[in-house]
Amino acid sequence: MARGRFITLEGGEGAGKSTQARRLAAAFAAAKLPVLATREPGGTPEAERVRALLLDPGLAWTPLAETLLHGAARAEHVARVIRPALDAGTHVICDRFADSTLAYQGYGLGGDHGAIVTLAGLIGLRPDLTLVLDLPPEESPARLAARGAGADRYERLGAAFFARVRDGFRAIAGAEPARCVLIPAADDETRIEARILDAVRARLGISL
Ligand code: T5A
Repeated sequence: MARGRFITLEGGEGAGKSTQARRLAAAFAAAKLPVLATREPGGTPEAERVRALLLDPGLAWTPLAETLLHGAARAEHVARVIRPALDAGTHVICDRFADSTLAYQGYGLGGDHGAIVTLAGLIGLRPDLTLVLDLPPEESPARLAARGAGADRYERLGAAFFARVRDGFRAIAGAEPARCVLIPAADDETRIEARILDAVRARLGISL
């Protein structure tokens, strides 16, 4: 049985990752391909508990502790959900993964990039394809207002933080062009979906 392919969606707040992850999973299902859609931080009961700690606006973590919490949640998620699904031939679409840690805790919060890369190596799973949705940070507030939930701990961070996060994602995509595709996200949902489907077909050879 062929191993499933691991696809991640990355980008800043309100860039449309969840929306496009749903659309991509629906395209796999319509093509009768086995697919699992999941998200980070989270994806297992234990990792969802860590997610609640990370997003709680009443808590304040040091960058290293925050990085390790994301790593702990990811280690659970990879070992219990993502790797078994890939091994069983199921394609996995994940809303955020290790690039978010480098962009947010590294570029955004100034955490040690080397330590973050080492942690990613310990977890040891690299996406086959990463779709980086690139939204100018000034467009995020309207998107988040449209989504309608209250602001979590990250969404309360300032404009300078989100500018660094965006630069981080662009740097990651630029450094790994074989894995990453940068997709302008200030566009119509359907056009973004078409670009994503093109990237999956072209990069992974999957017929959708
Ligand atoms: N984090 C996460 C880290 O700091 N380090 C890490 O290692 C990891 C894994 C997670 C937070 O954790 C941080 C980053 C995050 O701050 P979250 O709630 O999962 O928290 O946050 P997001 O992943 O950013 O989720 P959002 O819902 O905020 O953004 P999405 O998923 O990018 O956007 P989406 O699809 O929900 O869309 C938002 C709104 O915009 C509309 C949608 O309908 C929705 O209302 N929309 C569009 N509107 C116009 N045009 C389009 N093209 C649109 N696409 C969607």
